[in-house]
Amino acid sequence: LQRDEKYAHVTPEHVAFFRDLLGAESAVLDGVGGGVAEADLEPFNEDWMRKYRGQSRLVLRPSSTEDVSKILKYCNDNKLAVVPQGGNTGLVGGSVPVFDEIVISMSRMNAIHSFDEVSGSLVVDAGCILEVADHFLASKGYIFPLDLGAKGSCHVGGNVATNAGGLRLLRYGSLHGNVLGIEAVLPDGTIMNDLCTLRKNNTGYDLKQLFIGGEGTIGIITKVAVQCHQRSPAVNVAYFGLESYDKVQLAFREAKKQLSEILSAFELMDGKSQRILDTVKGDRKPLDDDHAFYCLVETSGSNGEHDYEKLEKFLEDVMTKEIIADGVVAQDETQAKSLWARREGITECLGHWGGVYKYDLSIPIAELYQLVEDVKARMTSEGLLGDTEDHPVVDVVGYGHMGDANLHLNIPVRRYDAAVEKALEPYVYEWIAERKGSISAEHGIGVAKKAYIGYSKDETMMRLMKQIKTLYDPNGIMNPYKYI
Ligand code: FAD
Ligand code: 2HG
Ligand code: ZN
Repeated sequence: LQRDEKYAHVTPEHVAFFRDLLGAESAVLDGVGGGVAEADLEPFNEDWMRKYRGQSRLVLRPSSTEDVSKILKYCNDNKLAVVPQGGNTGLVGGSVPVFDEIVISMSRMNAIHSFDEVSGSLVVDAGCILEVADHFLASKGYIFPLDLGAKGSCHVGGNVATNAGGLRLLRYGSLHGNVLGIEAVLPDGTIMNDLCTLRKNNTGYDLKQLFIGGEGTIGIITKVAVQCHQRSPAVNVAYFGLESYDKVQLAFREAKKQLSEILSAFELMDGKSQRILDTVKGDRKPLDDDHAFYCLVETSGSNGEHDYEKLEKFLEDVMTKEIIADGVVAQDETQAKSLWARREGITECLGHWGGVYKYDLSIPIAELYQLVEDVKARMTSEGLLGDTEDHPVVDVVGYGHMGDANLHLNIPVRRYDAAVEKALEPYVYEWIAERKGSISAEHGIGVAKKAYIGYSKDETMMRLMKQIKTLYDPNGIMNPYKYI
């Protein structure tokens, strides 16, 4: 991949314009005129996995929609390429520059604007941190319809731009349904005000949907209106071990049947993911014996006693039927949190050996775990997997949002290795395409999956997407070199 010379290089004159526009010293991190050291720019140039790294010399931190509009208009007029950046927790390399694109960080636009306690509609700036929004809502008795492991750093705007799925999708559905309105700035500086706060609005094309999951390729989201829900006063969490994937499917069926309206999460973790967590974190294991699979079930309802009883009865039933081998129900909030950490902490621990190959896949549920077995067999037969230093692959791990048929296939490695890559790609994508799955369930495409989008979108779909891109961003300044 080469830098596209249609884009201008950032000059001290450009920087002077941005300084004049944004005023505050901290709003412009300038490595062009030598104002800041390279190390200060590094957090904006490098992604969360430390896998993708750009060479931007300029970071802009606007504090209003008007600022964003003036920045983009100037960049568009001067053919300066930009990368919108939220919390920089994305997992496909989409949030960092590839070459010298200007980073537009949304971190200073972090206000909570309004909340309607009757309807539950919340309006926040794009740079509001997800956990901040959720804590605010908790104080009002409400809950944000999205939760994920990176909640302490990711932005609501970044969540919307990636159409993040996360841990509550089973209960509340996707952001395509929960986002009521968006204010965004187009590359030419036009402010698109579609910040509707109502649930119903059938007045032509629903243009805001293009920004949900658009990964910053057609404009910058500046404000978001979200439909939030009543927070359940009674939340219970159970964690259990099972001996086969067939049993995991049976347990999921039973959970839906028996817990019905109070079921709020059903997450899957294989035994390897839990053993990795034990190795890296060394926390006390919730269950004594090792199992091939583990599930985390959460219920959210309005009657604590009744819900707890229902969950216990469910556990008893699936234990009697020998669907699950062992299980535990959290006795208090601290224990519930530590059980959730067995699921949310996996991603972080996987980086322990050096690198990780990540695949975020939608697969018909019956075959979901087969991919992990097949990849493991492939790695073994190619001599790539083993306990010793001369094997690049540490293990092949699977976990994910079982309730949404979303597998996270992870291959932790001691070092990135061309032979491993060759054994994985396109093999994994072909496997997915054969089963009509999706090569990206919730993380997006970014740069990581760019070459493989054809496995999930045909030529007609790609042509239509490109037409939309050209319509919104004719100069191609928004997040170039990524999926479109
Ligand atoms: P960034 O990483 O900064 O950006 C992501 C993309 O959005 C980039 O293409 C960027 O250009 C664009 N973007 C950011 N802000 C804007 C904006 N205001 N306007 C336009 N474009 C913008 N994802 C899930 O779906 N489910 C999970 O359960 C989940 N768990 C995670 C757990 C961990 C520990 C980590 C590290 C990540 C996880 N993710 C998960 C990945 C997920 O995509 C992000 O955490 C989150 O949605 C990205 O938000 P962000 O603010 O960090 O965006
Ligand atoms: C999760 O569900 C995240 O924990 C991250 O989507 C998944 O690291 C991964 O592969
Ligand atoms: Zn996930």
